[in-house]
Amino acid sequence: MKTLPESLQADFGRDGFVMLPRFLEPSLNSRLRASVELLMEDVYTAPKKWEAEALYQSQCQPDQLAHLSGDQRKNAEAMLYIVGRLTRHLPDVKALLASRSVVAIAEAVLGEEVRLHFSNLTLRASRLGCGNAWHRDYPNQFCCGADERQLRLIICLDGMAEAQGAVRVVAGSHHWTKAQWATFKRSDEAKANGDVRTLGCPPGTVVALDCRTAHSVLPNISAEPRANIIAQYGARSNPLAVGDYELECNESESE
Ligand SMILES: O=C(O)CCC(=O)C(=O)O
Repeated sequence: MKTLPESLQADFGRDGFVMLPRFLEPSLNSRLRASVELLMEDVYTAPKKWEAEALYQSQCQPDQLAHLSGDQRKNAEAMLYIVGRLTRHLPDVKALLASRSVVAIAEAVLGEEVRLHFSNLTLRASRLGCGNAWHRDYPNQFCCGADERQLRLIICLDGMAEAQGAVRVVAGSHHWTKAQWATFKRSDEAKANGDVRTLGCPPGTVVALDCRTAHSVLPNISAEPRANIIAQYGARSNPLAVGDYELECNESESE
């Protein structure tokens, strides 16, 4: 894995996100992609076994599939969307998310030791992958620290082309007040005030995202699927107020 750029903290502080293109070596990226593929096959083959972890696009908000019509939407609803608690199912993902190189990204931006809150696999199926409206990850009702000192790492195993369901961010929006965020959400996107960036990137890229950065996801209208590993880390001195740690403390120690 690559070393971190010296400008990481300054860039993250200014923009509320940082992209680390090809952070994962191609061989590691391919191994992880193959593990994820096997996991997906198992979920589709034995859905009962995965009931507690798997979320399908049928469980999305209606607006997430609004770009599709009739039969296409029906097909899209059957697609796997999220598989939760990934570190419990894939040892290579657990090793990755506890590795010094990856933990160092979270520590560099949060300025202290961190703990892994949760991980998941987020999928956008080829041609049928749903989008996401603009949102912020803090606060959230699923897994959230007492304060905002947490971030998400988005590990882009397939990369993200714009048509492949790329994440978009508003640079600098982590500094917005609640009122600025409310105004942005209310406004028609075309007229909204903000420096919107589409995070197109090659496979193996890691995106670090401040939990207050406004972001959305485009639907996947391309012929390529895309799989991201999402991991939320929080400062060790910011205990979870909502939800449970995915790993016990001694399990989540980095090597
Ligand atoms: O599709 C993705 O990878 C990003 C998902 C997302 O917006 C989130 O986890 O908050």
